[in-house]
Amino acid sequence: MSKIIITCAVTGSIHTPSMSPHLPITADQITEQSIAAAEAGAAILHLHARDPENGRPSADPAHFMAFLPRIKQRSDAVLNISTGGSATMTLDQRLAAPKMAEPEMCSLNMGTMNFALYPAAERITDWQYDWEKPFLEGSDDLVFKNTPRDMAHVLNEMGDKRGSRFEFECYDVSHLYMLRHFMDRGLVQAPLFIQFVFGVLGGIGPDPENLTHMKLIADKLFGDDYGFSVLAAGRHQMPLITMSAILGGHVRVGLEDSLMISRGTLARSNAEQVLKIRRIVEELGRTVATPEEARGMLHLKGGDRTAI
Ligand code: KMH
Ligand code: ZN
Repeated sequence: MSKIIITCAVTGSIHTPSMSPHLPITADQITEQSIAAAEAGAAILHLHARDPENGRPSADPAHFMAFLPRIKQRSDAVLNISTGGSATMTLDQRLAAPKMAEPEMCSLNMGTMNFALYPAAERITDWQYDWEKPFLEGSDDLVFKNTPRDMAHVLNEMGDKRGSRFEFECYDVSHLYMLRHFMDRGLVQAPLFIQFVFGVLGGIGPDPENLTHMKLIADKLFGDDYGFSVLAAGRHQMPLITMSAILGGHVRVGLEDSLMISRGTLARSNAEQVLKIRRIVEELGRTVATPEEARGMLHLKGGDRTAI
């Protein structure tokens, strides 16, 4: 089996400050947690930004640039910037920072969908900031828009013009067929790095049977032209990514996807989750890829060819 790439998604736009005191918010916190996650074994850092004043998900390039160069200076990890941002942002907003930074990698979300975060609001009683409750509750009428035109635009802006390669976020089997469509149009090239996403309300559920089915269909559609990684939301994170490691896939951890380290216990940092999955996959006989090895496996352009 090939080496296993650990991605760490450090902060994201699903969780809010009231949910965990360990969620990194400021540029200092995002920088320190990213570097610790890389030192723990993450070859790729998947990054979103937040407004340091109130922790709100932010698309402001200034917020990204407050931490990206600092991480790059102190770590060799592959920097992967989200183009999904938050469903509340326009595509132009979502692309502003990736276009400026020209990273080695960025995410690409493979379909329009519901992204329902509102059940989480019921579990919170003490809200730190005014924006959090309406942000979560409003997701019962929110469309995460990723039309074929949007995807082609991201591929052109980030791939063709800037040489970034992609973490293709597939939240359902249908998204695999959409990715195949873009391959047939010659807009995406092998080797594909496909992130199977489980447990977002609006996407496929976090059942083990769904992972085998996603892999079965991806094998059929892409053959040897792809590698897969798994992320799963909340308490399903560790079990499903362990299954990915067993099946020969890669893994993604991080507080973006789950705030927990085990049932009922908050993770104190991103690095804690990286160390946990690293222990598991090494026990299973897999060897963790370095950033340089991940660059080779994914055909990345190199850290020296970004604008960070
Ligand atoms: N938080 C994941 C479920 C993106 O940033 O483009 C989805 C994600 C999307 O990471
Ligand atoms: Zn993300």
